[in-house]
Amino acid sequence: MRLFPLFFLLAHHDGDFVAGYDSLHPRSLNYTGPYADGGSWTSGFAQAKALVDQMTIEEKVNITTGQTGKCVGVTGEVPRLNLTAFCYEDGPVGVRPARRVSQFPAGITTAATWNRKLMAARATALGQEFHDKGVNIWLGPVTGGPLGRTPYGGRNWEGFSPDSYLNGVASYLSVKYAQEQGVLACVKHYIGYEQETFRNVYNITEEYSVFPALQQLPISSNIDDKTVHEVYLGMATHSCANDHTLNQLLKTELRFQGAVVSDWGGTWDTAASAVGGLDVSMPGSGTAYGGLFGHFYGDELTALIKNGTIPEVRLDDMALRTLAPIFQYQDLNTYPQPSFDVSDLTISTNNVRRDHHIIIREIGEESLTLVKNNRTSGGGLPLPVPSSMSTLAVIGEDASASPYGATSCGAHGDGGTGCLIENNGTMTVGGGSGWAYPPYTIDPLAAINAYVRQDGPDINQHLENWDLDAAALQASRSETALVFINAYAKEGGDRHNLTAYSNGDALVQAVAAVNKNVIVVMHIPGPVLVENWIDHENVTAVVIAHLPGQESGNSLVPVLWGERSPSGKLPYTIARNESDWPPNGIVFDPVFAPQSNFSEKILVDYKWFDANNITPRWEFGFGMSYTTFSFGDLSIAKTFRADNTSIQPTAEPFVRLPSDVGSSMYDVLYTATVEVMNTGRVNGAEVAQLYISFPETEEQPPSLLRGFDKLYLAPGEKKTATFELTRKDLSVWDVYIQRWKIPTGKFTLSARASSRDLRSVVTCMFAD
Ligand SMILES: *[C@@H]1O[C@H](CO)[C@@H](O)[C@H](O)[C@H]1NC(C)=O
Ligand SMILES: *[C@@H]1O[C@H](CO)[C@@H](O)[C@H](O)[C@H]1NC(C)=O
Ligand SMILES: *[C@@H]1O[C@H](CO)[C@@H](O)[C@H](O)[C@H]1NC(C)=O
Ligand SMILES: *[C@@H]1O[C@H](CO)[C@@H](O)[C@H](O)[C@H]1NC(C)=O
Ligand SMILES: *[C@@H]1O[C@H](CO)[C@@H](O)[C@H](O)[C@H]1NC(C)=O
Ligand SMILES: *[C@@H]1O[C@H](CO)[C@@H](O)[C@H](O)[C@H]1NC(C)=O
Ligand SMILES: *[C@@H]1O[C@H](CO)[C@@H](O)[C@H](O)[C@H]1NC(C)=O
Ligand SMILES: *[C@@H]1O[C@H](CO)[C@@H](O)[C@H](O)[C@H]1NC(C)=O
Ligand SMILES: *[C@@H]1O[C@H](CO)[C@@H](O)[C@H](O)[C@H]1NC(C)=O
Ligand SMILES: *[C@@H]1O[C@H](CO)[C@@H](O)[C@H](O)[C@H]1NC(C)=O
Ligand SMILES: *[C@@H]1O[C@H](CO)[C@@H](O)[C@H](O)[C@H]1NC(C)=O
Ligand SMILES: CC(=O)N[C@H]1CO[C@H](CO)[C@@H](O)[C@@H]1O
Repeated sequence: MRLFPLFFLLAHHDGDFVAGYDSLHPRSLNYTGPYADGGSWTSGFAQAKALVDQMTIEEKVNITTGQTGKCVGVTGEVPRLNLTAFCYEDGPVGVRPARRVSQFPAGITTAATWNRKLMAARATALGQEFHDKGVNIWLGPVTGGPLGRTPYGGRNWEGFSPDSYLNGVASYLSVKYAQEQGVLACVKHYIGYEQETFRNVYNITEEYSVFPALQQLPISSNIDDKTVHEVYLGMATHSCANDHTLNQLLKTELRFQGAVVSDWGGTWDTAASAVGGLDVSMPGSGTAYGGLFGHFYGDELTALIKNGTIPEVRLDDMALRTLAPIFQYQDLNTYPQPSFDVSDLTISTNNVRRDHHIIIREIGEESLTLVKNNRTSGGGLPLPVPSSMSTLAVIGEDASASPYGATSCGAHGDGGTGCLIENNGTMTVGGGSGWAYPPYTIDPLAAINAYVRQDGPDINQHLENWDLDAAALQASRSETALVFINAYAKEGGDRHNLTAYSNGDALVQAVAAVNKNVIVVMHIPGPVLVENWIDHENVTAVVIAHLPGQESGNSLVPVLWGERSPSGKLPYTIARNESDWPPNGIVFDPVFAPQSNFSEKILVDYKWFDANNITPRWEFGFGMSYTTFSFGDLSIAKTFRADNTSIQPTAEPFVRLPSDVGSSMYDVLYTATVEVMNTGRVNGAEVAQLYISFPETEEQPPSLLRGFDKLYLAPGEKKTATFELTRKDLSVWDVYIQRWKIPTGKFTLSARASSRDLRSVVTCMFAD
């Protein structure tokens, strides 16, 4: 897990620890946190210091306070010192709301590739688009707030995976590669932001509200210390005035040198936030968003500094944390100014898409996760060459593009009542601030039509989900039927159930009643229950296509017809019943101070299923190929390599063993390897996964992911999967001594093809 190269961090206002609302009514205005020293950003910090030294209080306050402008968030400028405003812009799948940009695959889709190169390439492309649009701070990636502790979370799809390791790798690569393009990443949301319901307090009424605005506290996430360290910290919400999470965990333990930015609506109190560790308040001033989010920082912060309530050194710290990373990564003389205006989509703006459609298509393809394939009666996937097929049914509204244009449903893609784009076409990403306008959408039907046009099958389409007789009629006249179903999720509300949307289950069943070769494709934001039809004899194959972005159909076709083998693996668990997931997922209690106890503790996702012996429908890490793979023996060797990948060193305390060398939690201590061979007849890729089981004395799940390596293999070819294990990978958080430690005793390491498909095992001791 390598978690902290981030420069900016978005804090949401619900992450309280072991309850308690000190954030609303601070007990003390004494600042207990550290002051930034820039860490490894020496030049950026020096430049920032030189400028901040010349600034007046008003000027320093200006750059820590949001104002109205062309971007989703804009800080004030300092004309006297030639400092222009900084542009903060959504979101995780593209520049939003702006046009002439790409719509990238969702985080969850990217994680399903288990391909580090694609994770990095997506971040590079996103970084280029944000840079070229003149955005200084990218409000992305979503790195663990939410992490996805409950499958109902409305925003889980924006992030990568509920597994901290897979999430950590994807988050690290996303921040690193986006920042190489100059734009600063603002990872979000810090910390414990795992439900949408009751997320806001400040003057906002949402679909779930039970009290008028300003009359209910937002949800409190109550998480124990071990779980915070081992699962959530480093992922990084409303904790905008939380001394423990911001000043202690983030700024002291992780030595975070960047600025903590409030989520829009996350600030409730200027003084409490200033001492609590918040560096930039968004949207800041009262004029932005019509005052909906209140008026924080700005003049009030100036007054608090002037009358001595908040020490000026803390204001300096806010300004330094804002400016140091900007100077380190951006040359403000050449950095582009915003070329768009969020308040007017029709203005002329530059096209920044380059050839990013290539990487978008590739991620879509490599994320395709084949979870059922029954070839017994000659059906299933891949489909026969088009020339040998006579008829193919393409069924479901999710197979084709929305009849309405991309802008018809507003800047969040959800358009409110009466305009649900998700009910009107193929699902490419979810809604909310994590959405982005697609420049075009290659829907599945368009790509299929193009593929078969020369000598392929006649296409019998039915593109809505409610007239089941009409759908069945098309299916009954076809050799094979592709049924496209989906589910929707968005910011501002959680999922109410895990069933397919828009009559999806009934559609599959109606088609399967009349066609012997039904292949189901699902565009989904997370788990969907499939028990109503998964064992149906006529459902021969199921492909999870996640949320693929603008190139949806182009990603799918090569895999449907076997030009490429599917190689995605599930980045989360799909259960057979809602009750199989941990209880207390989303708290809906209509009370003044709703509490969410994270009572499953570290047993998130597959760890819960493993620990409680619950058989899922499809486990974390599962996905099939058109070929087969065998694994050799797993071996492990001591191989010290000092950490050379961290962008900023952390100060995480750990127990040093007598023979221990190195000084970072991220030093590589061991390397495990396993040979993987393609034993089938076609090219394919296997994601070899390394799981670790801690000594039995530790309170840990049966096994945890600690490495993965995706290998591309021709038939008969062998390659070695390599897994580097850092000190952190082998450590647990000891709550008594408040340190990480490598436990004594016997560890079991295993190479697996999924979290439950064990292929090769070794045991070893790490601590002396
Ligand atoms: C702030 O700290 C000072 C000295 O450390 C102490 O005397 C004072 O009581 C503290 N103020 C509050 C409000 O806790
Ligand atoms: C603060 O920013 C605003 C708008 O960006 C600007 O008009 C104003 O002059 C700035 N104030 C100071 C003190 O620089
Ligand atoms: C601001 O820019 C102007 C024009 O480029 C220049 O003359 C002036 O020296 C600059 N001021 C500072 C403080 O950099
Ligand atoms: C709440 O928001 C409305 C605008 O939607 C604004 O008129 C009102 O003043 C706000 N109330 C508070 C207490 O901020
Ligand atoms: C300082 O200013 C703030 C903001 O105007 C005000 O609420 C507070 O009462 C003042 N405190 C003192 C000690 O004057
Ligand atoms: C595959 O389909 C055949 C019928 O074609 C059925 O008998 C068999 O049980 C199925 N196998 C699985 C694993 O679903
Ligand atoms: C599931 O939730 C969606 C969205 O709230 C709703 O439209 C649908 O009717 C629900 N389905 C079931 C089976 O309750
Ligand atoms: C499977 O499809 C065949 C052919 O249309 C149909 O006769 C049969 O009843 C279907 N099976 C089920 C269980 O619906
Ligand atoms: C799901 O679990 C609930 C509660 O245990 C049970 O009542 C229900 O029958 C289960 N549903 C299925 C499809 O197994
Ligand atoms: C959450 O935990 C607290 C402290 O253990 C307990 O008092 C409370 O009842 C729990 N709330 C829920 C909803 O489980
Ligand atoms: C870290 O060191 C290893 C071994 O010396 C080297 O192969 C690798 O490229 C280095 N990585 C970086 C990011 O410098
Ligand atoms: C053509 C079509 O399917 N239109 C639907 C778009 O979504 C709205 C809201 O769900 C439906 O009412 C329309 O029927």
